[in-house]
Amino acid sequence: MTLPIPSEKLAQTLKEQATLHARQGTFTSELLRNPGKFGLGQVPVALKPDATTTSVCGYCSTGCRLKIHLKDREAINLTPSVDYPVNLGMACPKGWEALAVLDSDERGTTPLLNGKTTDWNSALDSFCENFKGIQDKHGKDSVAFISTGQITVEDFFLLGSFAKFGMGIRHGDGNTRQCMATSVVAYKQSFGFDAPPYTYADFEESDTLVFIGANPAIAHPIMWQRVMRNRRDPHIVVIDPRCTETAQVATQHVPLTPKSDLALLYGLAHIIVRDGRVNEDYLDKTEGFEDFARFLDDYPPEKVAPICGQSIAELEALAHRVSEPGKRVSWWWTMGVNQSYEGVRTAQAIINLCLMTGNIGKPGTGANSITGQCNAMGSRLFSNTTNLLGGHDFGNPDHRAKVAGLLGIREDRIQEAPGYAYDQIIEAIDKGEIKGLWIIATNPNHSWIDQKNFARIREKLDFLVVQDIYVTTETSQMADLYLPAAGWGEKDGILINSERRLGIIRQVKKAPGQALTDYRIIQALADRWGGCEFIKKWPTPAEALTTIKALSKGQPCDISGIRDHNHLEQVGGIQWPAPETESPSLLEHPTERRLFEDGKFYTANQKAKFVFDHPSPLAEPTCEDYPLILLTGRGTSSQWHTQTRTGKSKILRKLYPQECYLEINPEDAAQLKIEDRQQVTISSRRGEIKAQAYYAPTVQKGQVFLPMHYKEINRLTHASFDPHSRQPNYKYCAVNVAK
Ligand SMILES: Nc1nc2c(c(=O)[nH]1)N[C@H]1C(S)=C(S)[C@@H](COP(=O)(O)OP(=O)(O)OC[C@H]3O[C@@H](n4cnc5c(=O)[nH]c(N)nc54)[C@H](O)[C@@H]3O)O[C@H]1N2
Ligand SMILES: Nc1nc2c(c(=O)[nH]1)N[C@H]1C(S)=C(S)[C@@H](COP(=O)(O)OP(=O)(O)OC[C@H]3O[C@@H](n4cnc5c(=O)[nH]c(N)nc54)[C@H](O)[C@@H]3O)O[C@H]1N2
Ligand code: SF4
Ligand SMILES: [Mo]
Repeated sequence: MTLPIPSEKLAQTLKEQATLHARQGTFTSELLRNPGKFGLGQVPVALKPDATTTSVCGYCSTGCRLKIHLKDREAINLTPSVDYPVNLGMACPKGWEALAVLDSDERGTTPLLNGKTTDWNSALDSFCENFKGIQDKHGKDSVAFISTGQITVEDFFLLGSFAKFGMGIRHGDGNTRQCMATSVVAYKQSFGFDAPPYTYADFEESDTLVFIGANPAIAHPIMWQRVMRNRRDPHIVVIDPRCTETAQVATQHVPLTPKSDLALLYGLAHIIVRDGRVNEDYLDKTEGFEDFARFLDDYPPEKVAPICGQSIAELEALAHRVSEPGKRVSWWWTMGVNQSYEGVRTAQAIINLCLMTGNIGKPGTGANSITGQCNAMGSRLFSNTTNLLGGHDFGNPDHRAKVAGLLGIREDRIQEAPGYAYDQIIEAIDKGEIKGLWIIATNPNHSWIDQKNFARIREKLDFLVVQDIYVTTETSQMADLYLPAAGWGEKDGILINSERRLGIIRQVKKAPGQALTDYRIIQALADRWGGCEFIKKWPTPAEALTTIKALSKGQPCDISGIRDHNHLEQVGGIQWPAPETESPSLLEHPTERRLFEDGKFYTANQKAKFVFDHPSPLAEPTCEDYPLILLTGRGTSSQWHTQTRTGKSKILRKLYPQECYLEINPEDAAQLKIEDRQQVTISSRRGEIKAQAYYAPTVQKGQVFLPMHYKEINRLTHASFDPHSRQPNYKYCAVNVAK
């Protein structure tokens, strides 16, 4: 197979990279002679032929490190690293199977134009001609992009730079909107920066851990293993409407009424104030407590208890539990909080509890949002979507000047406000304002809320580009132009995990056919687009890292002390902040660090803020026609999201049901005359689906649960959003179930 070299620039890049590797004394000459053999621009990593290397797992945000065993520079197997401060020798089934899913005949091996095989040259032309054509006709803002939390920091940086400053796109967002937007806004408003404060050591150092809207035994199994290593005989509370796998092994389960979290948290705060259990000393480091205390008058336990389905005594005991003087209390939340029409205020109600009890900045404490995808944190800081590169603000002229200077672009190329959020992009397509869409590493035709609407608006797009590793995803199949990407294991770069640790992934396999890394694809597109001279400063991810470091300098997420990829590998990952002024003891050894140990926050006056609002009404309450509450979430630790990856592993496939199933309380089922394992129809105002009923006493009466991994489930969900973060409310809508 010969491969067309799409441009001079890429050939040049290739040569530069080869020289780089040559300098490192590694094999390169064959690549120069025969680039096609390796997939364009995909050089084997600088490795000894039969050694091992390491790579951080590319699924969840835990960020376990895997030791990759090589033969002739290609991965043949992997085992979890024992010497990494994150996973300490453990991995979940997805990690163990990470290599297997790459070998699949569903991988994209050539670009496809209108479903037909084409070469890269034509693909690049098509991208540029179509998107430029749309922009000429309807204005620059008529093309948008939607990305992900699952590509590297360097990929994000290049994508965000090219799309916004090269193509002049204003509206770009990521699937992190479906996932982390609530935490981002909550932290920014309360702490002054999007800064999850913890380190995983805090799992082991708490006396009381509260998991609210989180099911780590399934969704973050290795974090959960860290909890199991806690030697302080901890009290573990799980606040979840379902008696989840996590709740079943916790000390205490609080089966609250869905979406009553905000009332519950205010009720706890009320009791803490009423009973004089506030940590007065810590209030000096905060702002707005008096107003908050007055606001709490409205939330006595008598009022709150019936709202959240708990007794007054239970509320009082829980309030005392989380405010015990001298005890270390940590709060951990995930999607049960974030995916809500009032997620931001709920997250802040957790933050408020930690501030008023002084449970922050000390071992075993914290208001801790667990992230979802392997590089959700990288997307939050370096994707140029909600934040300007490096956690800067689009609205701040100084920030714009700094970023423009470092990128070598004119300042007026940087927009003065962030663009549309995901749902606003969808709405703008519906209204005919956006006509071209570029989707990278996400599968919205399965995962987006109210999926039918997504499929419908597809018809309104003049041109859809999908860049994915598989050609068969629900979204790839809709594309006018499909671009085949290399995946985890086929490229180098940085991922940032939940505790802010930067780790690296390594290329240990060749990508199939003509698939290219996302980095190379973006470079090639920029080159063909024209007017993107500035992109040439970053021929490889290594050069991009230099600029990324410079961008981060002086920011809370400063990583200027990181030398290069090898530094990260040697030290065992590094958590931000890691400024170059940091002491060598912290930069040269594996460390576990938490934020706010000095009681100073990132706000202008360095104080953390109490932010609060009254709860708002449910977006779609149950009614006579749709009497049941539908909850959705993760089903098993062997399934990842829309299953494009985990569905390819023969082993993983044996570990979960193949067809969609509905968890229903046996009493509800009996009333509806539904038998265990019987086929049922679930309907909402948006549509109906079929699933196998599964008797689950773990689900409360009046509620049902569907795992998100089956393609049909978002036909039911209700498109409502948090007003501050615009995160979708995936975890509550009204449905009916029938035989
Ligand atoms: N195996 C596996 N692991 C994953 C993923 C995966 O797809 N598969 N995805 C990753 C990603 S991107 C993410 S974001 C995380 C998600 O991780 P989690 O958030 O832990 O997982 P979910 O199951 O989505 O939701 C957690 C819980 O929220 C509960 N919940 C629903 N409504 C409410 C409510 O009103 N209040 C409260 N308190 N709880 C409620 C649900 O019952 C559910 O048990 O997992 C990550 N890890
Ligand atoms: N009902 C309901 N819906 C939900 C949720 C829920 O709890 N309930 N959770 C939401 C959450 S938290 C999330 S994060 C989303 C996840 O939703 P998605 O992002 O749509 O899910 P994934 O299956 O992870 O899709 C990632 C895509 O990227 C591709 N890919 C993987 N690696 C690479 C790469 O290196 N390069 C490229 N170009 N492509 C790659 C994969 O093949 C896959 O098609 O789902 C959301 N949807
Ligand atoms: S817990 Fe997450 S990071 Fe660790 S092996 Fe499993 S999927 Fe990978
Ligand atoms: Mo997520």
